[in-house]
Amino acid sequence: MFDIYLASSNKHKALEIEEFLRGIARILIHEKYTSPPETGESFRENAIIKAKTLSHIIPEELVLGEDSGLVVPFLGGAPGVSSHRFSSSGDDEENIKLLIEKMRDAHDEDRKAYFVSYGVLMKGGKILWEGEGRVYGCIDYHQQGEQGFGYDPIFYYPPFKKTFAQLSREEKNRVSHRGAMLRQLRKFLEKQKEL
Ligand code: ITT
Repeated sequence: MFDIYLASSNKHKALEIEEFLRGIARILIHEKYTSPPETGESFRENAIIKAKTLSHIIPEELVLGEDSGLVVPFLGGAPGVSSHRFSSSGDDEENIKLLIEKMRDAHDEDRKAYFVSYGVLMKGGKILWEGEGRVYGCIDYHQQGEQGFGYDPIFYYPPFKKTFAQLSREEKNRVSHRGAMLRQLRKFLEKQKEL
């Protein structure tokens, strides 16, 4: 069993990660961690910035940085690495409203989108493992569902005929970008005796 400190201030993300890694790793939050400015131009760069920030505080511990976001090709890749702060308030509800507004003229075929999750496992400032997960779906015309967070109420997942906000945490983890990233991390951890 590994103890991994998560470089995140997002409680929903922490719950998804904790649930996925249950049995192989304990996910811990460090009280001294505060979110650094996400100045990177890619999900990878931002995941490294987060992991390094926490690794600097606790160099002897394993830390995980995760950066994620929604990519909409019709909008030139937006909101992308700026997913959290797409609207000026950065509030989930405002972000969704802005996305619906920007997709006003998008027809069914223009509504394809995907989520990306990039994870970086670090110790003492060194990367031990890194990996990316994606999930493809489309932007719904209106919000549906109450679960999850962020853009989940308008991310429609065709194989389930539901939005991500209509899935339980366990169902979402099975198919999500974060689940795909964590599946690789889990495989890596299962091969390690100690880190
Ligand atoms: P930390 O940086 O502290 O981990 P954060 O919420 O700012 O928390 P990100 O920088 O990775 O995390 O931004 C991710 C944003 O992308 C998030 O706020 C959502 O708006 C969106 N997002 C990422 N994963 C998502 C998911 O599973 N469901 C819905 N929206 C998601």
